[in-house]
This record gives sequence, structure tokens and C-alpha cells, in this order.
Amino acid sequence: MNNFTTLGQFIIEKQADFPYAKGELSRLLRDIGIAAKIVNREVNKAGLMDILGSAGNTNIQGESQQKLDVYANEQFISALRSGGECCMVASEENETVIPIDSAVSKSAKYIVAIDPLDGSSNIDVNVPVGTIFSIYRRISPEGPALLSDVLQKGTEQVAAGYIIYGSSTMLVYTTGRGVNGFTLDPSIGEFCLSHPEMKIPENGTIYSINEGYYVHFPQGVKSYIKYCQVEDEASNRPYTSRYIGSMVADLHRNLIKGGIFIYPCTAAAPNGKLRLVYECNPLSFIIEQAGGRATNGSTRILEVEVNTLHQRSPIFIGSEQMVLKAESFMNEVFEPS
Ligand code: P6P
Repeated sequence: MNNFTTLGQFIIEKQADFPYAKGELSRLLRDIGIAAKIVNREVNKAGLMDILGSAGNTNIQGESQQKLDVYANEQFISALRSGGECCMVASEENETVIPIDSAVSKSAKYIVAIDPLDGSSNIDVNVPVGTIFSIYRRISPEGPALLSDVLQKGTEQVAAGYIIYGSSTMLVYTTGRGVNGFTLDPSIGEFCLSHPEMKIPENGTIYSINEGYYVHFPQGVKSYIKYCQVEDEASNRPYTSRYIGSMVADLHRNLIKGGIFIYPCTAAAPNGKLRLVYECNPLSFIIEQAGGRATNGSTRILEVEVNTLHQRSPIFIGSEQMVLKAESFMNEVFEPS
């Protein structure tokens, strides 16, 4: 496959990996790629358009919705609605699921869970933001899809991916057969294969956590942070601290360079901040497919039971050896302060 393989060509060529596929997943991934290009166009000129700043309302999370949040949400839902391959959308920006019950879509095989613009509080300061998506097979029989169709464990994902709107715009995804990265070439408006078969380094020297909350972290997390900071030439410590505050950007850097990203629980947020369905599961599927590890400090993220749509989970994700090391500190029996 040459470097100029477009996303569309790649999806079709890889379709052969799915002997019973009839093209639905390929078309669904294409629909997501098209919406990503539309959102990218607006993200790239957010400073020029009256699209910056809050939309004046708040989302289910109680976070002020940036106009670009609202725009991105509408673009992805619209693309999925018109594409005909998705029977229900669950968006991090919406309180409830969105059944797509048009004649074509209501019997479609797939459900999409999406965080249309993660890290959007960074839009106004020109820090990379991202879209995160998961694709599941519907499990309910014919008729309108049900909430239970999206409350599936992360192991049931058919595909997952993210788009990072950064110094370049990339789409990175997996269908369970490895991870591939595509960079948008604006001159032709195509995502082109730029990072084939991505693998996260087994170990690394970058740790990514919001140390502003240090006093509220469980003792095991505090101990691991101190471990990262201790001088030890043999294990390349002290590590480097890097925290962008946009999960897709932090994860993408660690996927390429190696590293660990931690968003732990605190006394105030016993399940952490990040959403299991919209952030933890899709990014964990990708990192595992790239050879990394993702847990909540003890349990594999993809095995965590999904009980509610906006359920949160602590997450330790990245290079396998770093996550295992961090977990070893979590086995110390301490209470979050
Ligand atoms: P904090 C963005 O709001 C987000 O959901 C993730 O993209 C990011 O990693 C995290 O929250 C940042 O949270 O509490 O460190 O500002």
C-alpha cells in the first residue's frame, strides 16, 4: 500500500478482512471521515468566524457548550443520519440517545457513540481538540434501537477512532486488526495513510496527569507521581511531565512517543472525570490494538460493565510497562484524601 493510499481506498481494501461484510462498516467509516473534514474546516478558522466562544447553553455534563461543540455535534449526527448505516447515535453532548428511524436507517446494523469535540475548552486558546468515536453492532431485534444497544462493554466495539485537529489533522482508527493513522491533505481534501500499523512503545518516559489536583489523588497515584520524579538513570527517570488538557492530544502523543496518561478518581469524583462510553472505551480499544494497556487502576477498561450512558471511570492508559508500574502503586491500600 503506497503512502498515498486514501482513507476510502484503505477501508475498501481492508474490507476483505471481514468475510461477511457487505460494505456497511466501510460506508459508516466513510461517513465519519466526511463529517471530520467538514468539522476540520471550521476548527481551522474558528478564530475568524463568529463561532468561537460559548453557545450560551450547557451540555449534559453541565459544561458550557462552545459553539464549535454544537456545530461538530450537528455535523456528525447529520452525516450519520444521512449515511443510512447507523440506527442510533449516542453523543457526549446529548443527555439521551438519538434513534435514527428513517426507513433506511432504522434497520441499520450499527450504533455510533461519539464525543464530537473533546477538549473543546481549549478551542479559544488554539490547543488541539479531537473527535472520539466508537462503533457497536446493535443487539436489539428489529425496530427502534434501544439504550441497551449502546450500553455494551468496550470489548464489543466493532471499531473505534479519533480525529485530532492539531498542527495537522489526523484520523486514527482500528477495527480490531491493528491501528492505522491518516493525515488530511488539504490540497486534495483526502485523509492519506501516513502512519500504517501504529504501535505504542512498550515503555516510555512521559507521564501525563493534572498535578494541580495532587492533594486530592489517592495515595497510590501520589506515590507513582513521586516515582516518576525520582532520579534513577537506569530507568531513565525523572520522566517528563506533559499535560495538554485535551485527552486526544495527550493520547496521540503517547501513542507515538510512548507514555502514560492518568485521570484518577478523587474524593470529590470517585469515578474520575472521563466518560467510559465516549472517551475511555474507544481510546482503550485503540491503545490495546497498538500494543498498550488501559485499566481503571485494577480492571481492564474494556471489561468494565457499562450501566449508564454518561458513566465515568478512572483511567490509566498508555505504554504497557508504565501502566503496569502505576498499577503496582495502586495496590497499596490507601483512601483518596
Ligand atoms: P482537567 C477535556 O475537557 C477532557 O474531557 C479531556 O479531553 C481532558 O483530558 C480532561 O478533560 C482535562 O480535565 O480536569 O485536567 O481540566
